[in-house]
Amino acid sequence: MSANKVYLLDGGTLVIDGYHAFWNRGPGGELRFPCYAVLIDHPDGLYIFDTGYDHAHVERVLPFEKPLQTETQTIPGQLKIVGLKPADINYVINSHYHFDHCGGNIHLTEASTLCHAKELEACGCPQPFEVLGYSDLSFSPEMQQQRGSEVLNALPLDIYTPKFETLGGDQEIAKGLWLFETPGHTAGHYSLMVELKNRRPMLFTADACYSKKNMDLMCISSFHLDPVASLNSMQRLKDLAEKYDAELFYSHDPASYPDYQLAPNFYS
Ligand code: 5PN
Ligand code: ZN
Ligand code: ZN
Repeated sequence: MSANKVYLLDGGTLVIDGYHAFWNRGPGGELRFPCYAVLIDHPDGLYIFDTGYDHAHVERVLPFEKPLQTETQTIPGQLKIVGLKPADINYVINSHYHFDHCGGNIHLTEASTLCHAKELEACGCPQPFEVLGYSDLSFSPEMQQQRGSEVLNALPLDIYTPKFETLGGDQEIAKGLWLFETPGHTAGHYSLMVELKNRRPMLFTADACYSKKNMDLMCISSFHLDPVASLNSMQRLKDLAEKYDAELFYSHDPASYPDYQLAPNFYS
């Protein structure tokens, strides 16, 4: 059985410069974009793909990104509007461990945590230019301890002890739930495709492509481990969308976001 429902959980907005959104192209200037999590109601359990950012973390470590997030836009707040509580979630999948994709993990204390093996390895030993991106290690108290003084936020340890399951290669992790390797933005980046009964598959690019404009221009964002791999992954997403007749959902797209159905509405 494929997934029953997909909810997009709004997580507020951040600001980056246009030259970060469109590498070496711009135009420059403040660009405010949305962040969201994806909740999948599947016969095998409740899955969340990415968990947005933690407001307090961004205020402490990246205040220049001017986070706007209400109580309702937190993971507990969004789960509440669909009649769930954080402890109901069975699996968390992280596309990658940048702060704006894993900040809500800490609420999901009962879930098993899935990611690419290379991603977990990379954020334990980031390149110097990746340290800010990987600044929220609250998803792994163990990793936080290991990184020690490098960590920019010092949350108390032992808040929770997530169970990690690391993956490699393309994987159908449950019927109709596909993870596709899309490296470049980070070492172990995954995009997710969800098959549903009554509509085209949904292909969540995560940060392998911030927006439709990035795709149309074939222009990557400036946060990347490997720009050539990033561009190849963007092409891969295009090819996957065509092969499966999937609809692309971008991670940070102020232009497309108003057309997305947000929780409590859902796709089925
Ligand atoms: C939104 C945002 N801001 C900063 C960084 C970073 O340093 O790596 C990734 C990233 C972001 O997605
Ligand atoms: Zn990212
Ligand atoms: Zn992001």
